[in-house]
Amino acid sequence: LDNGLVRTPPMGWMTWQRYRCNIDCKSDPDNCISENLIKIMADEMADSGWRDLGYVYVCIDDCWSQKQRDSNGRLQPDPERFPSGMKALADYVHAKGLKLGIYSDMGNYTCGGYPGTTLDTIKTDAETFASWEVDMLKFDGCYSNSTEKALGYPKMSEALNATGRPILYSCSWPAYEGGLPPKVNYTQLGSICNMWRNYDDIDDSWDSVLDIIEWYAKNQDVLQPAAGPGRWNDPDMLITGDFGLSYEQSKSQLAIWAILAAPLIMSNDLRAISQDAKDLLQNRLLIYINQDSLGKQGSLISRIGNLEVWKRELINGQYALAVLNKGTDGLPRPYSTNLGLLNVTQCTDGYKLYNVFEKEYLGMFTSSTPIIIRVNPTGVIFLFLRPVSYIP
Ligand code: A2G
Repeated sequence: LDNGLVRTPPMGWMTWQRYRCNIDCKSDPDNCISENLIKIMADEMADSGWRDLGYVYVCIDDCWSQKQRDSNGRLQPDPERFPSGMKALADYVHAKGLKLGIYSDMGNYTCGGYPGTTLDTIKTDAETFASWEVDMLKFDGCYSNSTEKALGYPKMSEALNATGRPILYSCSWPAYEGGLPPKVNYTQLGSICNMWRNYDDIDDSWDSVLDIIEWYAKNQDVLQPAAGPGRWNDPDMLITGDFGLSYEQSKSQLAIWAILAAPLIMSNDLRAISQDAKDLLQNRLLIYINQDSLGKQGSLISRIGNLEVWKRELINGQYALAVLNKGTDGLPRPYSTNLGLLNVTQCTDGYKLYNVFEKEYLGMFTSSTPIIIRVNPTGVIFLFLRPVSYIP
């Protein structure tokens, strides 16, 4: 969507994966969906380096609203959990140099059973969100049929545009239609949405991450050309810092998400995140790769048993390469290659290689210099390549 937003993939934080529909502020006041939680995360994002690295969207997912619209037919936040109201919360978030995201659903109800946005409330709801000075809308797709979605998603895009406020528009539409043509029209999506979910929700597990990676690999011929500045495929939230991934697995999710030019939207507890997880999520070179201005999604280029090589072309002849070991048999998997075999040969003087997670410069490599690595089980070696003759 050409609304001037997210020329590189959005970065931020979202409630859903970690906090779900926890509305129990009585017994779990620190973790329930509330203005308190959003303010705490906004403080963390501003104070602990996240914002300055680009993580600027703080997004409320499902379960924020009252079960009824107000007397003017407008959505309203739950008064006990959001006592100051959404406009005040947006003001708070903006004062921290951050942006606020909100959630609704094209349908009679949200997936969590709260009031949804129907065809006749789209305009009202877009105006309500704009009046609160919200910066992003995730528009889910429960409780509507395909015809309603086909009308509603473009209509919401127009309604948001008509408010005059730039609002990042995230569409869950393709995920409800199987994510593939002919049911999903990626040309149309790219013109009406800034990003879109096309596959299953992520859970806090390696199996879930692998499943998403496999789906993206299998369908990359369709997905890769759909992405570009202002229009991104969204393989769902980052779960680094939660319970389900090991250190190696966290690296793997991050490397593949960077290769895929995916939104980097964390869902974790920034108050209690481990130093390891924080270092991975705040890795500058990883963020540089993810945020590359060419905006070209990378892809799987070869697979040898459990070993996969992923490649992304970056601006000015740079590249990122991720070698992923999906194996679990215990032994770090040896892999030897060279840039010629990987088809990175444009710069005949060779490339400077960097190991992204080890933060290590590996030297200069021509097309025939051997690259010999070992990849830990369920882990990745993530490499950044810069032409020797690179001019920024
Ligand atoms: O509703 C759906 O399952 C969403 N999935 C998920 O991300 C979350 O928002 C949840 C809230 O009830 C999609 O948007 C595809």
